[in-house]
Amino acid sequence: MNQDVDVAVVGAGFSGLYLLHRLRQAGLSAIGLETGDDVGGTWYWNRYPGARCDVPTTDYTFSFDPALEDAWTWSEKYATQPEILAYLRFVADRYDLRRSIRFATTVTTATWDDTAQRWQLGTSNGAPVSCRFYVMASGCLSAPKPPEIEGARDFAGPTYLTSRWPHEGVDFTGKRVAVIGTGSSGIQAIPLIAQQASHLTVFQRTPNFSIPALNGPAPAAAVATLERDRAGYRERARWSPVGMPRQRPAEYSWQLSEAERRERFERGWMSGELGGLSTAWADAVSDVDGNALLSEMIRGKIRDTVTDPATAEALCPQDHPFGSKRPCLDTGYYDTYNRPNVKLVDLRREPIATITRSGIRTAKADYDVDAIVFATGFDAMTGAMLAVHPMTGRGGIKLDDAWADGPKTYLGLTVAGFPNLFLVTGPGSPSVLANMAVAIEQHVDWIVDRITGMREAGQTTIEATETAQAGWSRHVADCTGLTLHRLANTWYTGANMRGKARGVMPYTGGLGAYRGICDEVVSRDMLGFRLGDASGNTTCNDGEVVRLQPDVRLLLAEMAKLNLPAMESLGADAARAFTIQARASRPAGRPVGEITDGTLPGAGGPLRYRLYRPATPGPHGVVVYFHAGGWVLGSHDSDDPLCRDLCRRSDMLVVSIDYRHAPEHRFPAAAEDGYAAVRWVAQHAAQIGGRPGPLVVAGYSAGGNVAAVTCQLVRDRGGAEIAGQLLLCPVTDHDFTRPSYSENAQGYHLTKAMMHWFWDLYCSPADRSDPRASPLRGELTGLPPALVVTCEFDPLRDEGIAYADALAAAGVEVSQLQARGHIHTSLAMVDVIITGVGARERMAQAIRRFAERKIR
Ligand code: NA7
Repeated sequence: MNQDVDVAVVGAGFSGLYLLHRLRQAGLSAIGLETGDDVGGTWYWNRYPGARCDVPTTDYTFSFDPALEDAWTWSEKYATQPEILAYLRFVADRYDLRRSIRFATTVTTATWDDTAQRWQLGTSNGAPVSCRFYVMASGCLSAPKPPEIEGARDFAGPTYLTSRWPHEGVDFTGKRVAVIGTGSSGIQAIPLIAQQASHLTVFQRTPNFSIPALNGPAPAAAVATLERDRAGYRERARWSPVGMPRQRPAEYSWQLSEAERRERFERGWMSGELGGLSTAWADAVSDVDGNALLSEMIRGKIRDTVTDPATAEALCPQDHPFGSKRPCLDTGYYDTYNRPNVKLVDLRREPIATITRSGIRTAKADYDVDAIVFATGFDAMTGAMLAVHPMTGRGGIKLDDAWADGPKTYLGLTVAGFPNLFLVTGPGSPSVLANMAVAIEQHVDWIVDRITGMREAGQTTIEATETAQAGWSRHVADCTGLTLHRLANTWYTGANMRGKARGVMPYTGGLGAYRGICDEVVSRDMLGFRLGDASGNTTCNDGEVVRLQPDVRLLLAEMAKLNLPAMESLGADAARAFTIQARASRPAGRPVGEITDGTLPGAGGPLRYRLYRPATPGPHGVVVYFHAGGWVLGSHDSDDPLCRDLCRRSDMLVVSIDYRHAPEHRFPAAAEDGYAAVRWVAQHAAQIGGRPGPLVVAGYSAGGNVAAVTCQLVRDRGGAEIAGQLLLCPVTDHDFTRPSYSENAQGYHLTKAMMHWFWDLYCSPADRSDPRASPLRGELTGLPPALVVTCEFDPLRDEGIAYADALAAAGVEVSQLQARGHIHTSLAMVDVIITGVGARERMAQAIRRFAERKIR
């Protein structure tokens, strides 16, 4: 006989317990299926010495019921495993959840029955289960990774897995112990095992960054902040990037002096929180350079603590940026290596050959021990979902096959081909990169709200579409560009498991942003889901929920809140004042070798220019750059961060020109100034410290128009040699009927109305077909090689593409970069739109290549 329920839940940890509570509250019948003998999930199994959570107790706790918060007081800043387990037992009892859980029960098969529209589950204990909805609340770090070391079974003494620790504990007194693995589990266990064992040998493959936990009572200030306004605090946590309300710094590393950085680092180090260091400066975990400064300071702490220099050096992580691999919080970890009974074996120098009857043999020596502890981690994120059972979805598709090249989900919550299956904190959701307690509550609420919503609408099935899932995978991958996670081999990427597909699995775009996206899916008529009823009728609003790059999306959301006036409503002077004021709040560009200002003769009088010189010895190739601003706004210093970035990345001298602006100077003033400036720079390249010879011309937006026109004028009139042209989102034509103008007419910073205004101020309709205004209408043969960069959500996208296509058709060597998910202003927003880095790097490479080819 089947046990029939509305919902079956796998796992009785934080997720499973809250799910059962909410499902019951919603009047749904539910069963929990749990392999362990008790509640607790990963906190039931991970009982190794020193096991603690690395999120403070002020944050790592359920928040769904204020009365529960009143009823429970955590005793320390970071809760121990026994206390967390006691808490989860308390929760289970308080809400009477145990009666809905079948313990000591593993799901052996799960099969979607399309006719019955139900999941049929086989179990290792008790009756099979038939359920309408099947929810995997099986945890991200719950399936142990096999040790994968030869000879592991030959060892004569006891072996222990930190993730399957004996309930009665282990006494290592008088024993020689080996610990293999220095992730969080090893780093927490090692100091305590060292205190007990007669001798401890630690086998380390990869050193990890660890900072002192400074455990003790929860800090009074943190508790006071929470208790002052608990509801407000919890709400802020829900919308924060990591599920904890914390201040984020505005200053970038290069804006701080060395002393200021040191001061911030020491404060972060003594904060006793993982976030203390990652928020030391704005680019601490998002930029390789900003991170390198931080990582080196941590290595300094390790060298200061560990007395044996060789051991200290072996403990210093060198192969990954801080934060790209989960950093650890420890209590006396590095000090432990100063004990006479502790030895570190660096497996990078002497890899393990085999485990023998008496111990561990490396490439250099035999280490005899009485016990081995494997702190070797987990088959994270997907392990528990795939290992529990064969799961078969619609049409016989197996989850293992669907995920053979890495997990694919929609929102990390659902999988195409697997109707009525929900994953709690699945791959593709913030999960392990956020405070799990908050991430779990958000998922559980979303899942239960969908199930109850479907009940009210008379719907019986829900399934993600392939389109939505593929779009989500792209968005998840885009988000990884915001972090440095891709630069480390970790369990985040599957790299810790032999044969596992590689790719950053958690969603790195932040929990608050993610919550907003999940809500948006619902408000857009369940975008990307196919919903069906018992009669087989389906509805589907198909699509991708996020097509913008993640940081562009956040920026636009922030700007929308500011309710800024439409630029074209201001008049030229006020618009100029407004843009100057707006620029003051952007991050200053990074340092270059030297910045100097000067003047050069334009077509109608002197023009100011700003020169960016690389820090490397010259002479450098020269780029003449024309700024953006619709021929109306901006000046030689208005694209400062982009010019610095081009200068640094290309190692070329960038000369940014303050060409004349409309409406004071209408067409063709800007174009003629462009030509005059390029001629002057060509003639004076050596004088300004550049390499004489062919120049590169670059421009952005209206500056792209000036650059393109200048190349045509130089071809026709002579006066300079141009090695190549970089056109970033250029204005190339006065035609407003191309699709990108209507698709992106508003909402993406540069609007159609603004472009109308710019054109009106610059050029009368009668002149607009002149190639000096619309270079697309000019003769295009014989022009220098070009890189044309366009952005997907830009009114100017299609005319940029049209120009590139027309250049190619005219025999010009041209490459295109179509920046997906970006807006007109994205790529110039250096250090704000981090996802533009790849495009900026390509632009710099292109101009460098243009210049170098001409030298050869
Ligand atoms: P981790 O962080 O995956 O650490 C496992 C450690 O075991 C790590 O140092 C591994 O080295 C090492 N390891 C794994 N397999 C081997 C073999 N075959 N030989 C030698 N060393 C090996 O797991 P944890 O349990 O410590 O922590 C998991 C998360 O739980 C943690 O991040 C917190 O979020 C809580 P490697 O780095 O792969 O070279």
